[in-house]
Amino acid sequence: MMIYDEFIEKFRTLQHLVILTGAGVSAESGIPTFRDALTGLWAKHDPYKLACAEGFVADPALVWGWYEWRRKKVLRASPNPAHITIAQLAQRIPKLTLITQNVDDLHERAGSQNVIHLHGSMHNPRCFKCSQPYIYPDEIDDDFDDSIPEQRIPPPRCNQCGDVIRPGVVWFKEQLPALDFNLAEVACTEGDLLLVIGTSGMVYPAANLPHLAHQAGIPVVEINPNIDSFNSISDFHISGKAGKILPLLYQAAFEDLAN
Ligand code: BV8
Ligand code: ZN
Repeated sequence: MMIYDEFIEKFRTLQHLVILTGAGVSAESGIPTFRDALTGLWAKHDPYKLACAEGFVADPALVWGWYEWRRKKVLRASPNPAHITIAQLAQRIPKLTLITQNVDDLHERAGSQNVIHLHGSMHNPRCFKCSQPYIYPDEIDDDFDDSIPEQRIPPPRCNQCGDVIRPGVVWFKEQLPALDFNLAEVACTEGDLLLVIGTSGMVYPAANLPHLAHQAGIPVVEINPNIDSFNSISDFHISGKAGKILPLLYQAAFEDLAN
């Protein structure tokens, strides 16, 4: 079991830090998570109706409207101190592999590069049939009311084949992008420490990654206000909000050193 000082010392001398993030890292940007009671997206919607191809085929306007509601919320949101600190860590640690389950672009907007998106991105829609990428028109219709996630918006049409455009995310029962997942697996067997931030660890195969790291003898440290499902394998659990914990961690590891 690792104690805090040991953790800070190890953090300071890392050569390769691997970070796995979930919806919790965007929570302090005002983006609802999936499973937090009441505020979570799934509190209001059945994920298997909205985050799967069958749901989209059954009601394209409802699903597209739901993703548009989420996308507009992200466009109006800003990266929070968790995203910003993760981007800063990449300047301090020789190698940082950032793996996210999130489909927003807040890590990139905070300055992180080469982000591994295991579940795709809501910012890269494509044709449901021919996969032709769809480019959003520039404007953000400012009268978009993001208080009602249920508004139905018929999806745009592909300018190549005329079929409907779908969100560029990985839905349930869809395969994860093989190359990205392989990069994530390799990092979780080669890194010096895996930091798991803001995920309930309920969605597979992403949730296998901390177990892979643990089996490879890599310390697993979790930042989450709740004791979530990696408790049995994490060497250290820091209970709290990522937007608060990460800046403190950065300061303890790199700034206090300078003073
Ligand atoms: C696959 C993209 C092979 C879309 C998502 C039966 C039939 C079919 C499949 C399965 C099955 N049983 C199991 C499966 C596999 C299935 C799965 O895992 N299901 C689960 C629900 C049991 N997985 C799949 O289907 C995957 N594909 O397996 O392909 C296959 C092929 C055919 C048939 C079978 C298998 C595809 C999975 C990807 C699904 N796409 N999203 C979209 O976003 O709409 S999943 C969705 O959940 C998001 O990507 C999200 O990232 C992910 C995980 O959720 P979290 O990020 O962890 O968020 P959550 O709300 O759960 O937790 C938030 C956490 O943050 C909490 O712990 C909270 O305490 C913490 N927190 C809150 N605030 C803060 C905080 N932490 C820090 N700071 C804070 N401030
Ligand atoms: Zn098409």
